[in-house]
Amino acid sequence: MTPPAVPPTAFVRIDHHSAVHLAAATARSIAQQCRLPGAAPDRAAVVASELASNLDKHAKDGALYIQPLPLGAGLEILAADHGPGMPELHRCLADGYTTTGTLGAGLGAVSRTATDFTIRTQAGVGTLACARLALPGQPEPVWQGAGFLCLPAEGEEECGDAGAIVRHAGIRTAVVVDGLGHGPRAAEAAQTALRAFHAAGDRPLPQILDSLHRALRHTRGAAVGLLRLHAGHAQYCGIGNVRVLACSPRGVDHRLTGQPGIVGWKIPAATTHSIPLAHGTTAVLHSDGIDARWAHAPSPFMLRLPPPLLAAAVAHGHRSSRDDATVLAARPEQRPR
Ligand SMILES: [Mn+2]
Repeated sequence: MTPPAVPPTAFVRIDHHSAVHLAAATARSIAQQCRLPGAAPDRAAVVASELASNLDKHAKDGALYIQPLPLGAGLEILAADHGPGMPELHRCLADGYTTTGTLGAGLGAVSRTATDFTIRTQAGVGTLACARLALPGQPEPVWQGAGFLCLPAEGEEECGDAGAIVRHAGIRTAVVVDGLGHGPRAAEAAQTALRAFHAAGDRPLPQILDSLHRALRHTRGAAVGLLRLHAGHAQYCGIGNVRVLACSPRGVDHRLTGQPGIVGWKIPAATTHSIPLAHGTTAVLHSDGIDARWAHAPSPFMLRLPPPLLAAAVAHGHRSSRDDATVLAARPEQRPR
């Protein structure tokens, strides 16, 4: 018996006008699956339609990424493209400013409709936007300051990667799992690991890894990266090819890959690494479906992106279509003042 899997991120490439309708229908259907109440599925469809329509009219290599926020907290719609950027972004966001002459018509409507709307643009590079429709009265905004995308290999229904972020006593812990290979059996391993993570997410990282190792014994196994975000630093514990990096506005400060081994089959005694995270630094955790070269010389624009947009930029620009790909980006929570 297999419990319901966490759905991967829906990907809608905007390469034709018909994709605008597909984007709206996808957002509506995911909103309904998340049981968003009342007019929320219609609002999700409007947001997706406006963002997709912008990409269709003006952008190069645009796509929407649509997914539920975890714990039934709502829905997220990300838009990413590779140009031309929006020099008139402020006017595009202003009420009443609509023109078909520039990218950005309808963004005012998007920012009014979404609970949270974040957008960054760079001339000649591209635009990234994140619209979240949250359910009212969410007590734990675990995804604030965090972003996540999990995409199956092209042609696969199921995703052999998975990831999650949880919070215990104000400290967040994230996981990225890459089930060996791809397809249904990789997905089974990844989802098994995710359930074990949710049961053990408050323990020390080596103990979480042990729980995952035991849970994955009868699966094909997985690579796993665990990250715990403290104020000022993160702890990382990993087996196999799940990488972690620290991105500050100045550059990529740290990069680590997991110890050799396969979780579920054979793992060494776990080592926990400490990674400094100065203010404004984002920790990025990703599976090997993301080309590691993205971090060789990221642009200043990329390094300054808030975590949800950084995750989208990495996935949109650097994922392999032949492998499942997951990227999770997060900053430590701000201490209450
Ligand atoms: Mn992989």
